[in-house]
Amino acid sequence: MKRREFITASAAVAVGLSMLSNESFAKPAGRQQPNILFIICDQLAAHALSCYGGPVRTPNIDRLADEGVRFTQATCVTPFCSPTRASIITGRYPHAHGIVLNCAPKRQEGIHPHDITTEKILSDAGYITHHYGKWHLQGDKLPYYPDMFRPGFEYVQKMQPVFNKVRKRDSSTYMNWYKWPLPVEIEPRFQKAVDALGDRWKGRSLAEFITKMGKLKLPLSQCYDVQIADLTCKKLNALRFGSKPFMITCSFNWPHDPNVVPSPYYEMFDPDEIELPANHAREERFEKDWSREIIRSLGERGMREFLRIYYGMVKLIDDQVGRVLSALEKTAGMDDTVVVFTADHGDMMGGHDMVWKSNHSFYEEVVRVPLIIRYPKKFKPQVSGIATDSTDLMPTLLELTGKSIPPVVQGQSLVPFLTGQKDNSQARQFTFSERLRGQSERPARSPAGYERFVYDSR
Ligand SMILES: [Ca+2]
Repeated sequence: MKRREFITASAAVAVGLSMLSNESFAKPAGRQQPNILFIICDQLAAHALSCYGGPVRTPNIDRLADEGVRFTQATCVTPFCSPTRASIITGRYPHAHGIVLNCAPKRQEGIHPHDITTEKILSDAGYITHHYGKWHLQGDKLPYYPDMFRPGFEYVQKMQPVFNKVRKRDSSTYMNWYKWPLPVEIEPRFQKAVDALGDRWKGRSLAEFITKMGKLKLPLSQCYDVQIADLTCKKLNALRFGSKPFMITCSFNWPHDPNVVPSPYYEMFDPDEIELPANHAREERFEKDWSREIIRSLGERGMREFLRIYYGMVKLIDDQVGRVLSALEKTAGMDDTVVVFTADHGDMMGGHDMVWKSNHSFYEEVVRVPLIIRYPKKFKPQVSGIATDSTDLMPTLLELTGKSIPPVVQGQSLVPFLTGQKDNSQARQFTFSERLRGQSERPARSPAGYERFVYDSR
């Protein structure tokens, strides 16, 4: 999908913006310039984490929550990857920034070098900017991301010798997850549930990601998310004596599929002890979605295996967050840095007898996301119930760094609500999610209730 089809409507505003010089966003003299460490996970449901009352004990993420602001009503602008990620860095909704599908060659263009993003503004104003990990917004030649480490490119290249061995040694058993051939050991009881499927899923494109869930037989050091944490720690260390402020994004791929996790995380949760969600309410219109079909076909055994792996992945991420925070403490200093922890969207995690996010619903489980901001110089530790979504992150970070918020930004800065300058009643009362493929839908959600309406965005 060409982005210009969507961007035309806002062309007049965009032209106005492009007339502003870089200096328009330059830092005011003498204003404090905090660093930013932006940690984002893929498909992490808020209700997995212990600080949100979830089943996985996550002491490192909980520490951020205890020392920062934990948002209880943060939502994503759409429950899948690229559009939400674009909203996070542009402060605009998918219908405005034009990335409405997951980016792929010939299907959906991604971020262009001239697009106004948080990092572009900060880089132009003298910040050092880096992005490590999942990106999913194409835009390979962005000057403000000089050393990306993307799952389908740099990681695959680095892992080629290992992956070549896997292809030979485990030729019939590895999980073929996009360009990653992953050696997996499948638990016998789960294998029985898979065998019972027979040929039912044969030839279907995503079937292997489900039928080969299990223990990943790779050392931790070779896992993508561990390498992302390595790179982040290394860069934090390298910048320790620098005079310029930085923004580093540490973007984990898990707990999104591949649904595999290595030892010791695979063994951390006994699948038979896991408490299954109480909500089994199902709607006929979602019965054919993968999210539902996975559990419909593989039953309780499939759900238990999915959840034990999902929880293990969350635990692994929490440990990586701990490593990154420890590196930050030793280098830039925690209190001079705005630390954000969030996710692009959630996961059904068994609710409505579904897993994953690949469905057409806007259920709470996929729309609500964890959001924590730690910056003790400005924000006292607190729990905030303000209505906030993906578009608010850019204006919030720009205000904290003393930059002007471009007029095309649709989100609101959360800063005045967190410092007490404004009361929550002055904030917007609704957040929005939208899907712009097939029948366009745009449900609005308020912390107090929920309403859905359909609109035609084109
Ligand atoms: Ca995602």
